[in-house]
Amino acid sequence: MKDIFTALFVEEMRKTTANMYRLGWDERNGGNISYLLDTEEVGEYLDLNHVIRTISLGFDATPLIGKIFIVTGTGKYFKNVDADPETNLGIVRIAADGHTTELLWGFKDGGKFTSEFPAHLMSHMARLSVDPDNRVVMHCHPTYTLAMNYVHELDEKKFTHTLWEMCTECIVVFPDGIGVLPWMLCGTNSIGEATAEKMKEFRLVVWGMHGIYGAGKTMDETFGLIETVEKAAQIYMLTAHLPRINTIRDEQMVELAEYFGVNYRKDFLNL
Ligand code: 2HA
Ligand code: ZN
Repeated sequence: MKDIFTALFVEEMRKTTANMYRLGWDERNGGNISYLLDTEEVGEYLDLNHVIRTISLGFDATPLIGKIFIVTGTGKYFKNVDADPETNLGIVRIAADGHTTELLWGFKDGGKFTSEFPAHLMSHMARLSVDPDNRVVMHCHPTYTLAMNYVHELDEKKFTHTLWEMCTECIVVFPDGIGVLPWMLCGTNSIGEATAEKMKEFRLVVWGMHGIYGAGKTMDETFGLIETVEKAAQIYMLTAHLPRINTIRDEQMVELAEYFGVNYRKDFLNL
């Protein structure tokens, strides 16, 4: 059996949480990540027949039975993951009843997965239904994206369009746009269901006055989506109170999308 601390997926979780913390996106216990792992790969590091304990899920995740995730812990700080991954992270398998998880590693202090795990698993199910290669769901509180929530209309088309105008590469990076939910109580199955519904259409979902969800095939892709939104939101917040002299026009966005061959939300442009 190989040493779990040398597993690439553990290293990716350590590095990503540390990066996100340093970018100021995950204060205190803010944010959470879940990463769908390859069962065979996990089997190289852990005895898959050894269940440390079971943890109840509180909703039906039947489509994910047998799937294994590495996930951040509830109440845990991104700041601390790198130094102590075994306490701050856990590897769980969705049990045969679809309502329970089996802990295979981690949450060493008796902890459990993030309170947003329902939103994550529902989002995984939604993304997998449109993209079988989706593996990562990431939530955080990026500063400028959040600031923009207070001064910009929370309308999907308008919010996406404003961000597309802020950096040339935006329409190429997230041509599918950004879904937006109004403020809702977090940690609940209802916000999970609403997020998952949006995730059928978008890889990015803003939670009004709270933060953002991203989903992707890899850790880099997912991180890069949120990073690009945050950069654009920063440009917006640095310029929103100043007279606008120049902008990226809709015809130029079309030119970009066509040149880079991305399928963009045509209804999000004003042509
Ligand atoms: O897990 O960010 O939305 C902490 C949060 C809740
Ligand atoms: Zn949050």
